Amino acid sequence: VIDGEFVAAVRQGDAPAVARAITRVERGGQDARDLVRALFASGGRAHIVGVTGAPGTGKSTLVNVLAKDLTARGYRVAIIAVDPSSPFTGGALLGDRLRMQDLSGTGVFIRSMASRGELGGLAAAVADALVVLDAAGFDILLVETVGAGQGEVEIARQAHTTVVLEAPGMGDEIQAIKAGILEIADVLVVNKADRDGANATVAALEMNLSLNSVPQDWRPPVLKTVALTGEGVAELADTIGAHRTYLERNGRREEKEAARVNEQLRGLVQSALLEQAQADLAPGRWKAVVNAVRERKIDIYSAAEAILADSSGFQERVV
Ligand SMILES: Nc1nc2c(ncn2[C@@H]2O[C@H](COP(=O)(O)OP(=O)(O)OP(=O)(O)O)[C@@H](O)[C@H]2O)c(=O)[nH]1
Ligand SMILES: [Mg+2]
Repeated sequence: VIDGEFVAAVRQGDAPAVARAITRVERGGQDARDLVRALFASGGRAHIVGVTGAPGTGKSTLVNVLAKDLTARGYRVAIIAVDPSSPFTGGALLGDRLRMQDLSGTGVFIRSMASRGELGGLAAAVADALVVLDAAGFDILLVETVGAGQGEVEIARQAHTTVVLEAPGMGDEIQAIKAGILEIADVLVVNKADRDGANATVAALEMNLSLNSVPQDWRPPVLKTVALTGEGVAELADTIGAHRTYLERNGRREEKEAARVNEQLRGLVQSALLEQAQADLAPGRWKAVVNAVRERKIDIYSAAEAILADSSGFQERVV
């Protein structure tokens, strides 16, 4: 049951209500779905900016100063810091909280979200949290993720503008290339530009851009920042604005959103069908099929066909 007063408070951007709403979508389940349903129509205006990069590149520090810059420009800003490995990084989260304290009084809404189970669940929770913040009237949503793997890429894909961070002197190789996140970058930032090797890192990124085919109408700019002092942050904010304009003028925003909806819808339908298929099976059947494959009595494709046949009421038994 959805409390109309609560939904209204979220829509008005009431911070405690927004925080409670995110807790609710984080928990998932029917409550989360009902809330998203109630809020969904009120959204669609926020610009979502993903900030991703290897651990320690300065994402939180940069997001902080970027939020300040954008707030000074009159935007209402919300931050989601995604920490996929929360049980082991309590320190990092605490660090984020401390850093983010200096945003108090600025009206910037900050929330850390951690994964309780698989990353796919986290991506869905983040998607729902973005719906909440969008409906709450925030203009710009900054999402910090550690760019370390496929799950994080999935989260980053939800952004309109993806900023990928590098820092000099983190090994010869560019971290983002390893993680495969360079391909999703709309803007590249070499943070910690106060350190030696920043220009070499810029050159390496530029080289990589030339080698890879990038969309001809938007070549990801490579910027330098010093998040600690705020140097280069205004240029980053300008560039994000330019990318937003580019997306809107070329129909790319719609394309990106359609791709995102497509992906989410596929994921939801897939898991619903799987759940349905499993629910339709006789007790113990799934396990029996798994064991039959393990014992090499049947192959994996025949196993899948057997499960599908059972769940669609087609009683041909392969096993
Ligand atoms: N020298 C220098 N240090 C920086 C800069 N930006 C951030 N740092 C420092 O780098 C360290 C890591 O910064 P964070 O902002 O926590 O980095 P992060 O990418 O959010 O880290 P995780 O969330 O743990 O992946 C901190 O000690 C920062 O003070 C910078 O521009 N120059
Ligand atoms: Mg961080």
